[in-house]
Amino acid sequence: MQETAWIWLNGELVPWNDARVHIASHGLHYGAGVFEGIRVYETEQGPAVFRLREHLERLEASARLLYMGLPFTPDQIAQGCLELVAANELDECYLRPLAFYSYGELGVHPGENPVDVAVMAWPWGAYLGEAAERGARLKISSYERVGPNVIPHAAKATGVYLNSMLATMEARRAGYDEALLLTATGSVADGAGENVFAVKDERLYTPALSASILGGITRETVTTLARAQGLEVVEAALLRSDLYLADEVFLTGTAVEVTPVKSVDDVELTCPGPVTRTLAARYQDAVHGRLPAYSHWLTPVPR
Ligand code: PPE
Repeated sequence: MQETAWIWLNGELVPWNDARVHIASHGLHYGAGVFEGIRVYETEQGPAVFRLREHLERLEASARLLYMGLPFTPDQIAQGCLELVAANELDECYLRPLAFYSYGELGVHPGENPVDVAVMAWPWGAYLGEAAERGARLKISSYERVGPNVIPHAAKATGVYLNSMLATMEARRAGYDEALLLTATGSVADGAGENVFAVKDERLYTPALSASILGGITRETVTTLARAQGLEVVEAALLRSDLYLADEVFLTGTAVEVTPVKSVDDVELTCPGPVTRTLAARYQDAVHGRLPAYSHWLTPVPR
């Protein structure tokens, strides 16, 4: 990764290489943390953070689901994000707020261990590399998406990502770009780090929140943009075969933005299809501040 000068750690800016934790930190042993991924984009008015408030509200909700009290409010973390982007003099970057049960006692119960909060900022290009251009080749994973009674999937929790890590490693080893996970009952859930949409007869379908998905902020953004274009968006239980028979499939996520899907389990799809292409362009317009109707989604970074 590309290092930057500063990291925001518990309310202070510290040099990148000094942002360290003790090896006995609870979160390191048990995956007991919550995090966010946010992008900052260049706009005509300078750098701006896309949907900052929504991301930090989700961070707080994730923490609540881990019985974790955050020592900073979403507003304070938002201020930290803005300060950090300015201090690092970044025009475009990815922001990674992270909160975790820290050093105190070990043992699964976190006891009275403090909660540490950090934010990192660094330039992060295309999440799936060249697949962003040619379209992603997906493989249905043999790993199930964690169910609601395993770990609440509404929490963007660090430990949950062992599920995603195994799925991506399996998919990459088999020569694919990304994994798509199903629920225990065989419905399409989400990608290892993305939500999924299928287009059929000019209508968009995406799994509902009850299908063990992370409630993606990009998913919500794209749904809003699609409806404004007169497209119907339906939350539905999708089977893998619905993806094989779709006119188009695409992924959404902060990191991946809107990425077309070239194939699912080697079943080739139109890529990029016309609906995907239109929505990907609208998304780029929104994040770069070219759609006045959605300027409230952007928080300018004070210089
Ligand atoms: N599902 C999962 C499992 C997921 O990890 C993400 C984000 C999404 C859906 C889309 O959520 P949203 O970003 O709010 O639209 N994945 C993050 C990357 C994970 C990683 O570090 O790798 C992201 O896009 O930032």
